[in-house]
Amino acid sequence: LEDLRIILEQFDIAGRLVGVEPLQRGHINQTYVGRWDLNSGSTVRFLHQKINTKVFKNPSVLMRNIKKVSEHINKQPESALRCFEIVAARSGGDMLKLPNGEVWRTLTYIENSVSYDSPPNLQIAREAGRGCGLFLKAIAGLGSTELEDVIPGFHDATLRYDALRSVIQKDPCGRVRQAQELIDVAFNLEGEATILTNATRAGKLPIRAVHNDTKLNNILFCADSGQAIALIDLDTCMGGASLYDFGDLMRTVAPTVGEDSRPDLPVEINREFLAAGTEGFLQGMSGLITDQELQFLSSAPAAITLIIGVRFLTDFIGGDGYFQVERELQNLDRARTQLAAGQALLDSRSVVEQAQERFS
Ligand code: GN1
Ligand code: MG
Repeated sequence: LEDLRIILEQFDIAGRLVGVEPLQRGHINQTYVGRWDLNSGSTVRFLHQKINTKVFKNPSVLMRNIKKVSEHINKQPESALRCFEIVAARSGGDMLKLPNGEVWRTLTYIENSVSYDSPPNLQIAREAGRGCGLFLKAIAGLGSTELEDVIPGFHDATLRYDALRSVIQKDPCGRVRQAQELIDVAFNLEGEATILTNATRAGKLPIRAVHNDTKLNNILFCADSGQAIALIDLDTCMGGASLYDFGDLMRTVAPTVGEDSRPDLPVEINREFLAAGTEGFLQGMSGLITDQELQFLSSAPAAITLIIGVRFLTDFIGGDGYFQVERELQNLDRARTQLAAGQALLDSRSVVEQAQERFS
């Protein structure tokens, strides 16, 4: 605590830090929840994060983006969604740069909320979809140009496959042999994985302000009503295709296995969750979603799931420099699960299409 206190007390919070715990979530940044006794008498929590500057090479861009997004959402009181606020550093500015190069930020904690790694029931699956659609609607006013590219080509499947090809050729850790079976699976599915990227490049999909990391546990639900109240982890908000947000959510709503499930478990699709999530998304996006987007909707869950599988696989072969791991084969296992989930979502496209028909 004392080491962290020196850092955290450099943020502009009028009170005393009384406790801090790591939040085990996400593969990129390091997150802590701090409990503060405010001078006003109340105890409140804040989220403190060390930004991974290997992944986010220009944290100022990222902070400018999340500031725009959070302020844009918070100035829409009529929206069902709200957003955290950024707590300034005492030295000024939205982040704290330490002499050792670390970059930290502090955000307000959204209280009375819950999140899930997988949906506990149909209502949450539906509400998650609706929340995702509402979020896209809430930030639509930012357009595709107000936000800067934090990670260029983030969901560009062609670039992701190129990176895989290149790391296979280098094989820096001698891991290609171990990964060969999955490499074959990945290349067999390249056409499906690149479908949205090709459509985007051909101008067939609109570019909007999007979230880009809408896994289910990045959605907060009201602990009392169960309604979606916030999307968090706004680090990858930038211009992109909205369908990846829908797809990424379905990636974590529909398959019966999660990213870190045991790799020998069979991957199945909960079709009811997939249908409910789709209906919720269409409801949340109503008035904004275009015919072009609707045309590609059912391809999105598989496409983004395969892209993420390819990224895990690339990282495994490259030596786990990107996604944090606790054991040696973890990224290989994550790749196996995601590629299998991608295939299963591909086989379940009709569920999305039927939900679309019911909705229209
Ligand atoms: C990373 O760690 P987290 O939850 O912020 C990654 C996402 C992946 C996700 C897979 C910046 O997100 O793209 O979908 O892991 N974020 C970045 O769990 O690469
Ligand atoms: Mg993230």
